Amino acid sequence: MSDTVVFIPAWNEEENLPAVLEDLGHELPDADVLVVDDGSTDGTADAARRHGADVLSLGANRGLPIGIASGYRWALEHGYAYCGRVDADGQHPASELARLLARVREGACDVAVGSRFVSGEGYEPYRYVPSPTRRLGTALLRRGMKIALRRPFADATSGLYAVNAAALPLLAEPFRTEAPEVEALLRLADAGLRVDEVAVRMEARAGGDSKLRGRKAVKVTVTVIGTLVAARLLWTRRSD
Ligand SMILES: Nc1nc2c(ncn2[C@@H]2O[C@H](COP(=O)(O)OP(=O)(O)O)[C@@H](O)[C@H]2O)c(=O)[nH]1
Ligand SMILES: [Mg+2]
Repeated sequence: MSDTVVFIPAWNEEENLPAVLEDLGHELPDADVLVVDDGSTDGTADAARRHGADVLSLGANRGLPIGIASGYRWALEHGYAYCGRVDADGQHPASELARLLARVREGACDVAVGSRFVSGEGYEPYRYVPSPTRRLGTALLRRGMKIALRRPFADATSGLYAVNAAALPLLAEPFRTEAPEVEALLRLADAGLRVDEVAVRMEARAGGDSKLRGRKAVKVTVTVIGTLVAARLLWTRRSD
């Protein structure tokens, strides 16, 4: 068994998953890989097994807030020292996850989050241009995060993560909102863990449509802002 597991939340991603698993196999050959198959009705689980990944099947589709926590819970319960997360749609290059994991391993931080929107380390600013609707959501979110976390955080919905064992219990509890990544950042900040936002390259989704579209995207933005406002109220009350 490896000391590192990389998990992939996946819902009907048979088309994209094989390339993601091959990429991980090349860049992180020693890591164990888990696909959290969330009630897929296509060949997602088969594709995962064919590529030697473990499969955690949640049965019916329970949604990303539970899918993500389940991945971290698996890492916690199996005693892994490090855990990575990439999406199943090909947006997250395994080489970038490898950089994040190296950073956590060397003890620079407890959690490294891959960011489309920060620059440095040879990564240009504005290299990733979101759609106009997403741009608005991102701008609002950035303001909210700055207030809630008391530090700037540019890419709070990134799903590209590397974490150490200290972070696992915090991330293994099911998330209550439709914005699990934002909730994760709040939990980590609250616990005083060190979270680095690291510039990375991200790709466009390889195939199929984003699961976060239309009404759902609006709902997510609203709950995210709600979560941040609630967090801020809690903090203010606590420091009174
Ligand atoms: N476990 C689980 N994974 C999901 C669900 N919805 C989306 N995903 C996965 O979460 C990742 C991000 O979803 P995606 O549609 O690409 O969202 P976007 O990148 O924000 O547009 C992908 O790996 C999806 O397969 C879900 O209901 N359950
Ligand atoms: Mg995606």
